Amino acid sequence: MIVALSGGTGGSKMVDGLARVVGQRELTVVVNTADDSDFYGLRVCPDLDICMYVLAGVVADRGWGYADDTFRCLEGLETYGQPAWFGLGDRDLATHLHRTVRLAEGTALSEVTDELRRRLGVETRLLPMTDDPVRTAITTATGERTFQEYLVKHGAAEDIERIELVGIEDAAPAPGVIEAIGQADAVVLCPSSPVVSIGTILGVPGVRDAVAARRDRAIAVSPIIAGRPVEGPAHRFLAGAGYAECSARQMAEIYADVVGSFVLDERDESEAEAVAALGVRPVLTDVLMPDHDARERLARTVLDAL
Ligand code: FO1
Repeated sequence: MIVALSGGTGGSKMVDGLARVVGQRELTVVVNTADDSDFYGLRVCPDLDICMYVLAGVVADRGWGYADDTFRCLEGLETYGQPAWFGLGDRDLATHLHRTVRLAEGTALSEVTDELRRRLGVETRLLPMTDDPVRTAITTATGERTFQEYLVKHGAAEDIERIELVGIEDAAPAPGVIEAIGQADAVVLCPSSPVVSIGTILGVPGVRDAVAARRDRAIAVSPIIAGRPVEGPAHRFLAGAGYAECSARQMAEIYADVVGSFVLDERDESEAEAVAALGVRPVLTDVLMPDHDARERLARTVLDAL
């Protein structure tokens, strides 16, 4: 069994590649839930849904939401003066409605997630990092924002002064998370943000130690090439969390206690020596995943490296 730790858009491509190589049943994904938000009383779990839609083969080309979705409900809500900056499509809304109904009935998020993915024909186990509420709060010069407000409403345009993971100290890993990591043949840290995606998963009490105990079977993939994030504002999150550099070497340093190997892009070959100096084995390859073939190729490289 392979276990992947993943955020949303970037991580889900690696998840897709791994599933294609080992088969969906041989993969378990532990997913960040600190980006979750409530809209119109509905619980939206973007990273879980992105991974689920990717594995179900229904994700839109933009990397989130359902392919060929329409936005009639959102248009209607806007007519009534509701905020409509978060693109919830009509088909996507069914996911959030079902989740919200089941949560209100007292069902745990991990259980609802399992129902959703099975109904969509996904054979990979998707585990939320926790069933407890953890939320990323971002402070900029103009105020405090939820993760989705910062990223989507304000377009990640502002520098970050502070990042707080509200509720993380009191969160427990969701059922199966620690066991899956403990029994995995390999633990893959996907190329998601080391601060607000993988960092939050590792921040759930017990998870970092569980991965560290498997360090020789754990490998991370760099989300940074030549000092720039492959996608998203990872540089702002790194700076906001107090890291001086946005580089592959910096990633390896953040993960040095939990992974024995680190995959970085060939364009960052000059950083390989500094990665090795951290006690982490560098693995050089092309980490870009523009299509399914590239995802599969990178997944093979990652698994072969172990
Ligand atoms: N990202 C956007 O940039 N704009 C959106 O309107 C948007 C809507 C959305 C709806 C459902 C969903 O599951 C994800 C959505 N995302 C949207 C992606 C999401 O904001 C982020 O990519 C993740 O939270 C980061 O991993």
